[in-house]
Amino acid sequence: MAENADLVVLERSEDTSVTVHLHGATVTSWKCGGQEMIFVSKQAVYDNKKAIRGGIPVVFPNFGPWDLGPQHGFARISRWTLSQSPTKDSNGDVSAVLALEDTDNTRKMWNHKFKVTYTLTLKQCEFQMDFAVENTGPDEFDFTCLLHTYFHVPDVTKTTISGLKGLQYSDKVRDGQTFTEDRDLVSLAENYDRVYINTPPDHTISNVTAGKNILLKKSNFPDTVVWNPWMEKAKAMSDFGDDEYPNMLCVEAGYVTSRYKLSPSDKFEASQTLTVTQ
Ligand code: TA6
Repeated sequence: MAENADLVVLERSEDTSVTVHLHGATVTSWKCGGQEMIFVSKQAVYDNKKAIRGGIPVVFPNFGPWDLGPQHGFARISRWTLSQSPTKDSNGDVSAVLALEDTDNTRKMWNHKFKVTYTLTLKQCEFQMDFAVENTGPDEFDFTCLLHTYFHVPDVTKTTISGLKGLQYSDKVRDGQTFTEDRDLVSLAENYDRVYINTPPDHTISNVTAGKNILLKKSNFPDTVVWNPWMEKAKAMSDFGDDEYPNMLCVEAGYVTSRYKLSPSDKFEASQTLTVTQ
């Protein structure tokens, strides 16, 4: 593949790799055992302006609609820097570090100084994302953040998500009303757009690529968003194929139902680890 200045590849072995696009620090591929675990739309736009449709967009400093700037904040449409190139350790695991700091452009929208550090670590069947926000300015600020993970699935109606029973969720498909989940395993066959509140550290997502399961472990991301646009919303997105909704499911670890307050010189740290099981 021709060298591409926009892409950083973490290659652990011939069949285990991660590719991340410097636009938005968007992971666009995670291959485990030669199988692609991440969904990216065939109609995704790579113009270094629009958010990449799929992969793992980084949502910061705001999840959802934002009065001060673009939906889901500016991080996913900003150019990140590679502060540590892919490095292999003695176990053969590969890590890389990307960073985003405030610019004139970000300060025009959100007048705060910050540094986001995003550390990617690829192991045999495990991919860890460590997300940190430092307040490098003189004043306190607050934010919400989320890793907007698009999983590839053979058939979304046969995929389930564990760990949501008994939890409250805000349902954007039903005017943001709050409901309580009563299922041990959540599955869907329609447009879902739910923010589950105070979710447990672990979710198992079943029937992803090649019928595998993925264990999603999270730390300091207390909420979990579940999204599939389904047919009508899929048709309304120009960068998403009309026939692609059956093959993707977003299960998104985030800190979104309250705003995190960060004092000067303090640091927010959160992480998500994805492990392919059976
Ligand atoms: O995470 C779910 C969500 O907030 C949905 O409401 C939907 O808007 C999705 O994100 C995609 O948002 P985008 O701005 O990427 O089109």
